[in-house]
This record gives sequence, structure tokens and C-alpha cells, in this order.
Amino acid sequence: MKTKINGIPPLPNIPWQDRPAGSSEIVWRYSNNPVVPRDILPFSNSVFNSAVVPYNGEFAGVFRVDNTIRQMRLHRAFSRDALKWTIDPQPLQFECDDPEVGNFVYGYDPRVVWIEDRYWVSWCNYYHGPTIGLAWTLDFKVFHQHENAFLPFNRNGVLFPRRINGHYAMISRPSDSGHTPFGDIFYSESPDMHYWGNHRWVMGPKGDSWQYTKIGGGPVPLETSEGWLLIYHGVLQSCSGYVYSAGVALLDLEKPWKVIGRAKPYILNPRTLYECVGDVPNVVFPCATLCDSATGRLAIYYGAADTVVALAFTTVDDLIDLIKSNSW
Ligand code: BMA
Repeated sequence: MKTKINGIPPLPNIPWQDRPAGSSEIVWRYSNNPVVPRDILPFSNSVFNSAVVPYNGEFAGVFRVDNTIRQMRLHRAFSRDALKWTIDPQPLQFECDDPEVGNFVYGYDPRVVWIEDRYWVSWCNYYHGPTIGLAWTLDFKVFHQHENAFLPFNRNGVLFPRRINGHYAMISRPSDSGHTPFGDIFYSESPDMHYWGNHRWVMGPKGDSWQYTKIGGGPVPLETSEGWLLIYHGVLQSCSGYVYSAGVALLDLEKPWKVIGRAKPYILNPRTLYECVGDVPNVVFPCATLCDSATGRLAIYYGAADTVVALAFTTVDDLIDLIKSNSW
């Protein structure tokens, strides 16, 4: 392994399959996809765009479950092997001192990250429109909700796994109240996970490519010797709607709004049946990775067609080689 991965322990028990013989794909799919079917709960319409983390030698997660009323809810889940998941049928109920903030209307697209001494969850939370909700937990039983990080409208709030220059750090994607036909990634800092400022522009869409309409953060960035490795989604508008693909970039370690490199080709795009057919066709939407820092193996969890959770594999070296050899 060429790249050093910092800040996370080795994780030899993540799901893994070798790149199929003869394949030159940068990212290859799990042969038994999807890992979570849409009807895993009796009342689930779809389960997708979900976040998983290592937990007590096993795995835990916060999953997006849209129910058959078509309400968007967040549910805790646990797994021994990160493949077979048990999802709590009860949606998360956040502890919150302020009823105005804690009045849950909807939540979706969670990300989960361990920072210092606790797990933090960020998600798209309704407060007079979509914005970034924040909560922390120690045990995936009790979740303590904070103030929303930003004013509406905002989505895809993704925390960094450590303080940067003494501050908590997050990327987000200011949006509109609907299906937002624009979107750049911005960086913000906070001394306390309450007040957010020092907003900086990171990057925007790229014309004439798979990401020409809008982009947004994906899984929690990985700290490497080459910079923060960021997997993100990008959207193009076709004659039959949006197409969501995933790409990869490297951000400066101390000034993450400075882009070191940004691969031109996508690393994953909708092309299997479960990515092209579902409630929203042609969507791959990564929200989490599991990384074995000893080998650089990466398991990428992504929502497919807004219907199921799927899994794909790559290595940190493969992604960084792509950025170094073929960047904007
Ligand atoms: C985005 C979000 C995601 C969804 C995607 C494709 O705006 O709503 O949850 O996966 O659209 O529908």
C-alpha cells in the first residue's frame, strides 16, 4: 500500500471481495447486491442512502427507511458482518432540549462519524425546509439532538472525522426547497458543533461531464498522507431526469476547501438493474465507507435507485492513482 491512512484503526473484518478477474474497474460491485432489500421491514417502501460504522467489534448504522405512507425516517441498525443487517422497526426519536428543534418532521440521507469520544449523525432534517440536522450518540440507543447547523435550504452535510485547526469541520451543499437544479460543495467550521461559520467554497459542478448539474458530499472523508479523500456524488440532467454518479477528489489536510485533485471520470454510475430501476431510476448515492487502514481496502455503501442499499469495493490507492493520473 502506497498511501498512509490516518486516524482510524485497522478493520480486517469489513466485507470484501477481490476485483473480479479480468476487470479493470476502479470500483467493483458486491456480487450479492443489494445488501439491504427494500422490504426488509414489513412497512418499508425502500431502504437506501444509509450510513454504517464499526461498533464494538461489529457494525452499527443509521438507515434511511421510507415507509409505505412514504414518510422519510431514520432507523438504527446493527450487524455482525456489515452484510446482514437488523434494522430496528422503531424510527429514531431524538432527545432534544428545544421542542422547536426537536419537532421531527422528516429526516433522510444520514452520515455517521466517530469524532473524539462519540458518534455524530448528520442528516437532511426538515426545519421550514431541508437543512442539516446534528445529533450524537454513544450507544445507538439514545441520540442527543443539537441545533440544526444551518438555515434552510441545505443538504448533504458531512462531518470530518477530526477537528481541523481546532474546529469541527463539515462540508454541505446549499440547495433549494425542491429538486435543486444547482449545487456546489461548501466547507464550514464550528468551535462547538453549535455555531458554524468561516464558510468557504470548495468546488462546483463541471460542465461537459457526469457532474454538470450539481454535486454534493458523500461518505465521511478519509484522512490520508495525500490529503482528505472525498467520495462525492455528481448529477447530470438527461431527457428523462437526473442521473446520479459518484466521483472522487483529494482536499488539502489543513485547508480542506483547497482541492488538490479531482478525477475526471466517475468511479461508479448507474448501470445495473437495481441502480437503473426503482423509485428514482439511475441513482447511485454513496453515504458511507468502511475502511481497513492496514490494507487500504474500502467498502462503499450506496443507495441504488432510491430503493435499496448496495455495496461496492475499491482501495484507497486505486482512488488516489486515478486522481493523480486523470484529474481536472
Ligand atoms: C436527492 C436526495 C437523495 C436522493 C436523490 C435522488 O435530492 O433526495 O435522497 O437519493 O435526490 O433522488
